[in-house]
Amino acid sequence: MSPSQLRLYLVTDRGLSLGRDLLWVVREAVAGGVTIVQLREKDAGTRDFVALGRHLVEELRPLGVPLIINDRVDVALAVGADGVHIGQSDMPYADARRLLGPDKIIGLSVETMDEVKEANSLDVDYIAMSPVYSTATKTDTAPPFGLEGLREAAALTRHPSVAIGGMNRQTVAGAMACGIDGVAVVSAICSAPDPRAASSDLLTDVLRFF
Ligand code: TZP
Ligand code: MG
Repeated sequence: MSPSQLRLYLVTDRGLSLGRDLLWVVREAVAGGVTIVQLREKDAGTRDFVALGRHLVEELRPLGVPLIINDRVDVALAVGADGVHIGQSDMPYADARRLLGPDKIIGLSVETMDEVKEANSLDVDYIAMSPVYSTATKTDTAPPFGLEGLREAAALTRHPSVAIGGMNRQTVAGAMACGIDGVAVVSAICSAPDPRAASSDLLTDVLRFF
């Protein structure tokens, strides 16, 4: 994948979408300039997950915005998504790659410097440094990288990379200055009063670095 596809990465969270329809939030975010979308459904049943994924593939593909499925290789395959995002306790990279084939996008969350190094031996398409800051959105995380850690990780990795955790208009510039390719955002878009305007503002902040 091209690193330019990672500039503004929306990770969905229906619980943080203020009761609004998730599809509406995604549509607005894409209209505001989000460059890639990850469907993250921690509580949905498989049938609902598949239905939503299929719907999003139909909407996003004509717009050239890749759809990534969180955790679930089977769901990604079923709906013909562009790829999958796995964490350190999800399906191992090698198995995900074997199932998905050489052309699908596989992203990996890394939580320590050792995991950044280890990812250099894998043909993942991007890594997500997780988390940069601690965040109320996900509390079962490793200790945050902070900017110093993020800078070190960005220098160490051979892969395109995004930062996740506490990314918003106050923090994006500091993270981008560490040498990453983009930022991954949950609450600053899903919980924004105007997800389209929030996305557009965040993208402007990111693109200043290119
Ligand atoms: N993985 C690491 S932190 C995080 C995930 C999914 C949540 C980031 O949420 P927010 O609201 O953008 O801080
Ligand atoms: Mg996971």
